[in-house]
Amino acid sequence: MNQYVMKIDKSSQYLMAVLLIIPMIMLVIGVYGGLMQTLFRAGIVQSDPFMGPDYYKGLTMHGVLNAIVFTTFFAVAFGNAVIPYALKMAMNMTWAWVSGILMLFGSLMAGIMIYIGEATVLYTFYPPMKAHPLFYIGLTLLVVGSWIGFFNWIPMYLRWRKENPGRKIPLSVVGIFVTFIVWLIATSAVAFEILFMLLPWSMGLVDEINVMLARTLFWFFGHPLVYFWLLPAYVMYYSYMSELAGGKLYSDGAGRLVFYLFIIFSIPVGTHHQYMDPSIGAEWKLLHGFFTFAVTLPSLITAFTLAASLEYAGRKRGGKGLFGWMFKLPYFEKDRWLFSYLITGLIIFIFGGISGIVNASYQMNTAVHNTAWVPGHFHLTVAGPVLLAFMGMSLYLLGKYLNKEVKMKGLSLSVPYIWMIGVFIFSWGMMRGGLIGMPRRTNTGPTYANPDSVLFQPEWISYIDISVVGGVIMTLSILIYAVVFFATVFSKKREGEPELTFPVSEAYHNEEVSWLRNFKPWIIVAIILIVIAYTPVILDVLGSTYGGSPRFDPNNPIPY
Ligand code: HAS
Repeated sequence: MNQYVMKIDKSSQYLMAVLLIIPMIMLVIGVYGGLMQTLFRAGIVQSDPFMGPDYYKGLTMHGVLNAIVFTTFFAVAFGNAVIPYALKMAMNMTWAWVSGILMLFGSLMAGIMIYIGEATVLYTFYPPMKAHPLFYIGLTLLVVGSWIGFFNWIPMYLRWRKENPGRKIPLSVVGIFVTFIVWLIATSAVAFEILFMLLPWSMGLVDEINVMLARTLFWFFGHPLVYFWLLPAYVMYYSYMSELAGGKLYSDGAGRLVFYLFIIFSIPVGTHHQYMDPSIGAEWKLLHGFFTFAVTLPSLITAFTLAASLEYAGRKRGGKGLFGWMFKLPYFEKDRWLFSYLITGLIIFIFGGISGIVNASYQMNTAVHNTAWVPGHFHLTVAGPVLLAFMGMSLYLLGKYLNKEVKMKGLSLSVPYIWMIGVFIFSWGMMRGGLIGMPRRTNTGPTYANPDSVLFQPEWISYIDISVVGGVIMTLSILIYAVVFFATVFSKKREGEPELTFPVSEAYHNEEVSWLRNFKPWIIVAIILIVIAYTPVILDVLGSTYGGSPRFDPNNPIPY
């Protein structure tokens, strides 16, 4: 299939270099923090050589850099590439730079605060753990920068609709817009939490904070945050994977439906993170539970649509019988190396999704909440399909925007498979340990394998050790990736001007579906569901909390 070729100008080239390279450095630092976590938990190290002995400091760095900074930068960078490409239109570079600079500045501010020990509050920054005001301001700038990135694409979209009446919006544009619509609604709650609660409290303007209200606002944001991570990966699965596999996307309409369903179901579900919290009525937790099962629906549709697309590709490549097509996919083909990053993520997500459904079930959640099961689950999601798709696409875009050939393609092909093995071992150790009560992110002083700790259980040790093995393999994979990435950055330029192409998939079923043409009705339904799901929750929280808690420091657990 002939793909559209977009010329890349100098300004976009420099901007994308910043947006792709700096977060990659942050990712590597964050992954180092992850390795240190596993070694620390197992008692192999007592103190991180760079971050010191504070367990929460290293864990905050790991969570914030990997889950918030790297992902947000990537989502904006990916949008900056997809939107002009798919709409065949130039982007306003001034606003694109403003967005990038704000994100960079904010991330550095938050990162420095963590590094100097002024923000050991983990990536959920729950009060009554308190950070320096600059940490909260840094995160705010990161979010505002990402909003500006999104606002910059809206006039392009409106112009395209005006110039192309009756034409379907490209599927990748629907996906990116849904990602940022969800992000905009979700971040409004955390913006309120930061501006009106955390900042005044950390600046000393007020002495106490309503912990339950802050947690509830955080989770209003926190669950859709996971779909903000997942949706760019879905854009790649729906728009590019089938072409890379040598086939067609089974149904364009299914892809659109999936994205729109995420607008309505991503947000009214946050209380499933608070099933064990007081102050919220059981009936509202049940309601959020129902919506949580509803939000699995778009992923279940995705599983079947993508499986059908891959089957089509496998059969076209000569696969026979019920499962023969699976063995014909281009798992190890150097010229389709990006496929390996996408397929491994999908395989991991089968288990990430199943463990999410376990979490969503109230009774089972009582067994796994706040145990190591939960990081086991989220490494199979955010560190599975999300991370692998983001790493693959970062490398792809780097080659295009810097006008360089991706180096060491063979080595690059090994990265997702090594990562997949590592993350399966790691998550298995964490999840099995979690099922016998091994806690998550708890400083059992100094390690999880410490017989002197009051929390220590000898049965945990083998599972801690298994997670160390997984963690080391994952780190190895990232190191190989970093070598490939930076070898590409420092390699010689290709001849000619830089150009962007994407392997856009054709659809097997490409029928027009009139009710899948517009964002507006889905946004209206989303707002109605949010009001229904959250009004009683907020009222419960406000009615049953007296409103104030003083600061708590986990390293010095005497309230002051
Ligand atoms: Fe989750 C906790 C429920 C998805 C991330 N989740 C977390 C936390 C994170 C996270 C970070 O209900 C911890 C937060 C914290 O710090 O406390 N999660 C779910 C549910 C889903 C789900 C129901 N989570 C995600 C995704 C994440 C993510 C996606 C990141 C990107 N999660 C929970 C709950 C908790 C939770 C509770 C709270 C736990 C607690 O108590 O603290 C669903 O969206 C999952 C639906 C997914 C599927 C899978 C579909 C499978 C596909 C693959 C198909 C494969 C193919 C390949 C086609 C139904 C699409 C074929 C292969 C060939 C070889 C051909």
